[in-house]
Amino acid sequence: MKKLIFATNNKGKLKEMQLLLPSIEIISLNDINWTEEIDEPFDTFHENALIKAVTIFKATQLPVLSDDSGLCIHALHGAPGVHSAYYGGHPRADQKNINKVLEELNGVTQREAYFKAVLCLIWEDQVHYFEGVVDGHIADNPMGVDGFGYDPIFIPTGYKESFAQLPLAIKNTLSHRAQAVNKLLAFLKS
Ligand code: ITT
Repeated sequence: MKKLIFATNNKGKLKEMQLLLPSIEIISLNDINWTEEIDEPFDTFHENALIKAVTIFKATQLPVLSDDSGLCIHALHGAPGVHSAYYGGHPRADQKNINKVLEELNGVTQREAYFKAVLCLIWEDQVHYFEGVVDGHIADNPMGVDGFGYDPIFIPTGYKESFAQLPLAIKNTLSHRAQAVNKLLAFLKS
């Protein structure tokens, strides 16, 4: 596979995916002049990933990859989960999402969490899913300015720094998205 449309409006995901898949030309929604938001009404990462990929596949008939992902916090029974993007309300803002999580975890010592990503690939009229998870915990305060989303408050297991403090080259060896992409690459090689 030489070219792949990555069906995301999230610039952070796009940047990571371009670095994770250097051998494939990643075409963004911007590149195909797609400006509409795609509704994600479902309760599972798989269903939301599928609707994003199918919507773009129907419009282009080209190979499409989508990513539905989120932060799952054990003490919050898996929230924000599939609602990660709009957890702090509309219009969406990373800072509002982070503030809401920190408020809900105020005084909570059990701060274990994980990021999950489900990639959906539509290729040669078949649908394939690839999942990745990274464990960690939620920091007491935001740390670092890089990355996107909840990166400033997520500390991956084995590290003291948040994803927003670690270089992207490190995040891209550990992250939920990186692990899912590794499975995608193994599939493409097989
Ligand atoms: P698209 O649907 O257009 O791909 P989105 O941002 O709306 O973009 P999701 O619905 O999958 O994507 O929401 C995922 C949210 O989870 C995202 O907005 C972040 O808040 C959070 N998230 C996912 N991966 C993350 C990561 O690597 N670092 C920080 N936050 C992440």
